[in-house]
Amino acid sequence: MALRTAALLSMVLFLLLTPGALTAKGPASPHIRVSVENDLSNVTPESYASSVVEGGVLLGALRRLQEAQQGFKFTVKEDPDFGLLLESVNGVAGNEREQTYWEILSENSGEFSRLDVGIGCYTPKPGEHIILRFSTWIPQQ
Ligand code: B12
Repeated sequence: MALRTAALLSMVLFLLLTPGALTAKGPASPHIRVSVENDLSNVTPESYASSVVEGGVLLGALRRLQEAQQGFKFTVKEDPDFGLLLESVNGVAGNEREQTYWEILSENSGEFSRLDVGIGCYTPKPGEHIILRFSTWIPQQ
């Protein structure tokens, strides 16, 4: 009986003292890096740390970053075919007339690759470096 009470007490203590033990949902959250760059102005690039749940999409990491970091905010626009378009970052929005948009890239050892899906579908890998780059697009002929 005394042994059971002691075991129960240590379990309660563990739950109370372990940060996140009572609130954490699902698997651990691997970290990713998110950089914000602007090709069209001299704004200094910013770099932030965020996390994504295993198998989670980039949207989740950006939302978590927005909640934690005062200097980071973004908006999205829903497209009926391709899901969520990253519309603005830190108050700067893509513009149809000016042919500007937020390009999304992944950087690995200095190599940049363009994501082949939007933020609502892309699942970042642990440690991945995501770049949100304000850029221009050239209309297709
Ligand atoms: C032109 C184009 C763009 C232009 C659109 C500007 C414009 N006003 O024309 C720009 C350069 C902005 C663009 C951006 C991107 N694009 Co794009 N784009 C296309 C393309 C070649 C043609 C679209 C089009 O004009 N359709 C004709 C018009 C009449 O139809 P529409 O429905 O009005 O078209 C709109 C949507 O397509 C939307 N759109 C374009 N790209 C994307 C991407 C996402 C994720 C969303 C939600 C919406 C969206 O913008 C168009 C104009 O409003 C398609 C390929 C295709 N075959 O559809 C790829 C395509 C739609 N794009 C794609 C991708 C991946 C992207 C990017 C994520 C690339 C990146 N890594 O940065 C970004 C979006 C980033 C963000 N901010 O969220 C993929 C989407 C795949 C998917 N399943 O998610 C496609 C299918 C190309 C491909 N096969 O890889 N794109």
